[in-house]
Amino acid sequence: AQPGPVRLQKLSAPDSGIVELRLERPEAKNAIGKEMLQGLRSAIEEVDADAAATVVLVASSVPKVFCAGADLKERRLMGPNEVRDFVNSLRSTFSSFEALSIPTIAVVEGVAFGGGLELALSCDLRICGEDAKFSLPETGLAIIPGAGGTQRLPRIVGGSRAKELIFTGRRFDAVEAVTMGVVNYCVPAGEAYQKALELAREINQKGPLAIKMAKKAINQGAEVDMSSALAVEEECYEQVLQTQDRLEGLAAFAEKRKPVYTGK
Ligand code: CO8
Repeated sequence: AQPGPVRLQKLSAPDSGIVELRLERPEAKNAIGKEMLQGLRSAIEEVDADAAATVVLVASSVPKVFCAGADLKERRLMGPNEVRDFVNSLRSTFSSFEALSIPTIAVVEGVAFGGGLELALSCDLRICGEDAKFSLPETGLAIIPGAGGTQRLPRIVGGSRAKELIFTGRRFDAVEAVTMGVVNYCVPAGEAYQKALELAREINQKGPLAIKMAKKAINQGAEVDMSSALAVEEECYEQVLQTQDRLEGLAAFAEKRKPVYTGK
């Protein structure tokens, strides 16, 4: 545990490897100001440097809110240069978060607006409680989503839907979010963390390098044309081919037992 608006916690055995990153700024509904941004940056660096980390859960300690977006009060005191620096830094922070080699899961209970939704969109998976509310309201503030929203939302829901949601800034609920594919699962309110943990535990049973290579192949492949993408897959496959874990998987199958993977 560490003081500040972002708390990083490593789960202990049998859930070792699962890391929890919690937003904790109740007085501002987890709005992302300079301090929160710094907290996110250091938490991401810490996870990146932790060779034992296998899955990241991003959740909130504040009831009924995941994150209310950028800190609009702090923003009001900033000049345009400072706003640009802040938004650039937020954008690159979410990009380094997306680039983590291990899976990340957003646990959304309550509100995920603006930068808060953009943070969730930079995760690999999203789980929400049924009273979750989503929106990219930036155009209503006469700006545009600036921390990846204009790029990640259309890649998830398609261009036309993303345009409607961004042009109108309207709120949408958990049912619509699951229908559009913004979230992977919608569960009863208050149970999103449990669902995310179940998924993290399933991921933890798999070959650790295989999970990293699968993420890399999917993410890098999405950036390029099909033949280059298949070359990325080949390169990632090559990495898993060399592992002891691959042989352990085959041995476990032959011996009708659960595999025990070591990440080697
Ligand atoms: N920034 C700063 N403070 C906030 C924010 C925010 N985004 N959201 C809530 N707070 C503060 C409130 O001002 C309030 O403070 P105080 O007690 O001092 O009045 C406190 O948190 C509690 O909030 P509410 O009383 O409003 O609590 P409710 O439960 O009634 O409502 C909501 C919670 C629904 C989250 C509501 O507060 C809300 O709609 N907030 C704003 C959401 C929003 O529009 N977010 C911004 C999205 S845009 C973005 O992230 C991209 C960058 C934007 C740059 C803008 C440049 C001008």
